[in-house]
This record gives sequence, structure tokens and C-alpha cells, in this order.
Amino acid sequence: MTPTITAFESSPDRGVGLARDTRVRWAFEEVGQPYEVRLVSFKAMKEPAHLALHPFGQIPTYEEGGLVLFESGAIVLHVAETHAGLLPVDANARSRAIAWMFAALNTVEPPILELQNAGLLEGDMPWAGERLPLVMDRIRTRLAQLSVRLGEADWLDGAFTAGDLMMVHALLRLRPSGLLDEFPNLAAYVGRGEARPAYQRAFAAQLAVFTDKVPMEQPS
Ligand code: GTB
Repeated sequence: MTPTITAFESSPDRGVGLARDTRVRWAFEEVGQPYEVRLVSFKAMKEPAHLALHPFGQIPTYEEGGLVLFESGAIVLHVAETHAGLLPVDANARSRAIAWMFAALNTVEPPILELQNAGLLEGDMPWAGERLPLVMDRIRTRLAQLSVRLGEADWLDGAFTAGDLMMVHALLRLRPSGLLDEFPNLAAYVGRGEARPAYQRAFAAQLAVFTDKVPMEQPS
């Protein structure tokens, strides 16, 4: 049965791939699993039909047969566990890859989200100018540690895994800040992730949702 996920009907990022359906699309593309997408508006996300799928009224969700999932990490883990290609066969290596998924979601992504909040939601607060450098430094600390661990390797632990997928997608959000460029091996790591054909397909699919809605400029 083809799984269905939900995504923004109108993504605030204008299709640059930052919304979390992109990581789920990427996982599907990596394992060759076709999927369907149901687009939802901000209003519909808070209505009972969507809240029955996602208690917090967000995207993405996943439905297949009798299974409903929310949380991008849980969805990517489910895809990785039910298909070959995103988790190693060796039990220890598999557990390490899952640890990297958790690290991306619980240790690396939270300060990156704080940066977004500091800029977008709290930028007008009187204390915003003092908070921003603190948040930037918290991110720098994590990036420095991650950079040391990655070293000159292509991926975090051997071959590309779901751990890399989650980490690359979490790091992508940093690009406009310039912080990623302070760590050339991490910038190259993210570039390697984006260059994967599966990522390219996922990116194109989420971008099409945006561009299909925006009238193209007519040549004069
Ligand atoms: N922990 C959850 C997960 O990993 O699935 C978080 C899900 C989440 O934050 N979903 C967001 C959402 O539905 C979309 S991805 N927000 C609507 C709401 O809460 O009402 C987060 C996101 C939103 C916008 C941008 N952007 O514009 O750049 C990037 C990412």
C-alpha cells in the first residue's frame, strides 16, 4: 500500500526544502518507496480531522494501512526499518545510526530552532540583540564538536544512513546564518547530502508544490 504523508499547502519557506516533509520525502526516495502527499492549510492542521493524525496539529504525518505516525524522526525511522538502504544490517552499526538520528533531533537541531525563533519570533524584543549572540555560540559549540567527529569522513559512521539524512536536513537550516561555512567539513558534508539524487528528487517534489501555485512571470 502506498503511504500518504502530509505537507504544507503553502510552505512559509517558499519551497527551499526546510519544512520537515522534505526529510520524509528524502527517506522515501532513498529506499525507492513511492508515496502520496496530501497538502494541508494552516487552518486545516488545527481541525479535528488532522488533529486525529497529529496531536500537535503539524506536518508531516504518515498513513499507511492502519498505521498513523507523526514526528518526522519516527516516520523516517519507520521507513528505514521497513526498507533496505538507510540502516546498516549489522546490529551495532544500526544502533549507532539510530543514535545519530536522535543526536540530530535532540542535540543539534534544538539550538538551530532557537536561532530561527530568535530571528523570526523574538527579533523585536528589547533583549533580542543580547540573546542572538548567545544562541549563535550555542550552535557553534555543537558544530565544532560535530566537525571534530566527522573529520575528513564522508558520513558520520561509514556509509550514508538515516542518521546522516536527519543531520544534513537539520544543518541545512543554518545556511543563511553563515555558521555552516565556519566549519568547511560540515559545509561539504551538507553539500554531499544535497547532491544525492534522492535528495534532489525530494527537493524538486516539495518545490513543485510551491511553484505550481505561484503564477510564472510572463515574458514582456
Ligand atoms: N518535531 C516535529 C517533527 O519533527 O515532525 C516538528 C514538526 C513541525 O515543526 N512541523 C511544522 C508545522 O507543522 C512544519 S516544519 N508547523 C505548523 C504549526 O506548528 O502550526 C517546521 C518549519 C516550518 C517553517 C519553516 N520555514 O518556513 O522555513 C521551516 C520549518
